[in-house]
Amino acid sequence: MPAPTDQTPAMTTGDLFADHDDGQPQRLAEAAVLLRGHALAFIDELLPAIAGIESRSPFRHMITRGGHTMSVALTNCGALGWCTDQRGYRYTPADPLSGLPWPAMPPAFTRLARDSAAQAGFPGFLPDACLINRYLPGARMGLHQDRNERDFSAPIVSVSLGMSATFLFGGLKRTDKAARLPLFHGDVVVWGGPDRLRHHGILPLKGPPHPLLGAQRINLTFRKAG
Ligand SMILES: O=C(O)CCC(=O)C(=O)O
Ligand SMILES: [Mn+2]
Repeated sequence: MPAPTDQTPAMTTGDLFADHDDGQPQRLAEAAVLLRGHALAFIDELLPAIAGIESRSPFRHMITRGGHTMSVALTNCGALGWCTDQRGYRYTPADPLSGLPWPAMPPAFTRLARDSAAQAGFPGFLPDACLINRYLPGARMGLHQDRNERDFSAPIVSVSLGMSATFLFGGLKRTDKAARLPLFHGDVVVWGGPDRLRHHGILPLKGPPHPLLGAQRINLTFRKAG
């Protein structure tokens, strides 16, 4: 068995989850897996759906509780959308820019999230929120936990599209050493159960533009928030 590397925290290897790229789920931790390229089968539906969401609820740079403008631009779809301003982080049923409900979750999003979660050992996942992050070169997301959801029994399903990025996958404590994992167009990471509150983030985006999406990375983060 190969030894764990700094890209594979708490890696356990076995027949089901190998730490090489053979299309099999790659185990990152006890209940965290990387599904390489898993979103590619959905790409023809995902990109027009994102364009439709963006036309109703455009990407915008929100302000954190600490008063900083996020380098990542975001929008949402689904019954609930994640928002931040100087009052803090929360989920809202309406887009604060328009006052209208967030765009509905496209069926292909729900299928991709459900299918990815099931492959990772979380059958029956039904997200009610999809946060859509857009990174331009230089944009980043610092180490954080996803903890604004009502209960943590559902996993997080995170889809990468466009430019490659370096994902930081840390521990339950902020100070735990974070592994660095390259994520490519179509990759899906799922974490839940005992790993649901692991810290994670994205290093400043750099590198060549993506052939299909150009000089940007889009991330879809599916949650059961309400
Ligand atoms: O862009 C990513 O891959 C991570 C996004 C994320 O962690 C978040 O939006 O909470
Ligand atoms: Mn997150």
